[in-house]
Amino acid sequence: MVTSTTDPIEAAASTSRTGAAPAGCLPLKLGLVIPTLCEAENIGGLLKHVRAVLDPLEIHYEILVVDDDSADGTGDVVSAIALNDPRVRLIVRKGERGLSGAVLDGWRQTNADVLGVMDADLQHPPELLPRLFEAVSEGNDMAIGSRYTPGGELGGWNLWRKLLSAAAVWVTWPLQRRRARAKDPMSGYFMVRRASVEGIGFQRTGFKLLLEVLVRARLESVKEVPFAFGLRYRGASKANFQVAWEYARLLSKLYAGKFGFRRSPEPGLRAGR
Ligand SMILES: Nc1nc2c(ncn2[C@@H]2O[C@H](COP(=O)(O)OP(=O)(O)O)[C@@H](O)[C@H]2O)c(=O)[nH]1
Ligand SMILES: [Mg+2]
Repeated sequence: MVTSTTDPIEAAASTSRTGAAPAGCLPLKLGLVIPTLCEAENIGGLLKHVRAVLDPLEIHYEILVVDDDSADGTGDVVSAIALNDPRVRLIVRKGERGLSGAVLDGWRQTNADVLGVMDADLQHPPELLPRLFEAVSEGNDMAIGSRYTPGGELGGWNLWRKLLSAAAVWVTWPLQRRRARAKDPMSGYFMVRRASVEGIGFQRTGFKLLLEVLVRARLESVKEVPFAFGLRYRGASKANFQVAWEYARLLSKLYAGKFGFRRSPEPGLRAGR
């Protein structure tokens, strides 16, 4: 649940509530969510980098940092930036954890037409953002930063990690639909049209929101854009056994949904503002 926002952020929210794109801009607005859990050392640099990449596009955008009340001062770093840039908003969730839920809560707080997500630790190069946005602007329902399309790279992973990742992708193959198939359904770097996901309930726990979007959203066309997965800049990964368990739970739910009769109980995504 979204529990608090600071005044400047609320002010920013009300200015973008109209949803009107300024003259001269492309008509689609981008709402980019960056989920954070103890990313104080990374988030300042990332926000600077992201704004430097998005500004020349002259599009209407906002960046929503969804922080789970990090104890390392992540929120303070973002608040200071948001004071000077109304396109940066901080959403603090108290007493909650979960990457997918943080992304969904961020998407709920924006009226953007294109909903995006990227990690805070600089493993996702901001230079890819224009190509992802362009792919959706051109008419695709979704654009994915992909490590498995030609030109993409897994970074410094060892063989064991690469094999595990390949297996995790392989088990999604029967679930994926022909029209909306992706080689990298495990990516955490993507953009999707709001209209494709609105009203659909997604699992709030775990890291693999993209897979569920691919399987359950209203998608006619998906474009994968290759990128080289970087190394985490500072701090430690939050992936753990619980995350692997949540992936197994998601898979079983999606398999049951596709080949059985279970329906998802999660409440659907709605436009927040
Ligand atoms: N809000 C929020 N963000 C999270 C949570 N878990 C991870 N993140 C963020 O999600 C992104 C990816 O997490 P990371 O630990 O780098 O995962 P890895 O790349 O799979 O090792 C980072 O920006 C994290 O700060 C969480 O429970 N809540
Ligand atoms: Mg990471």
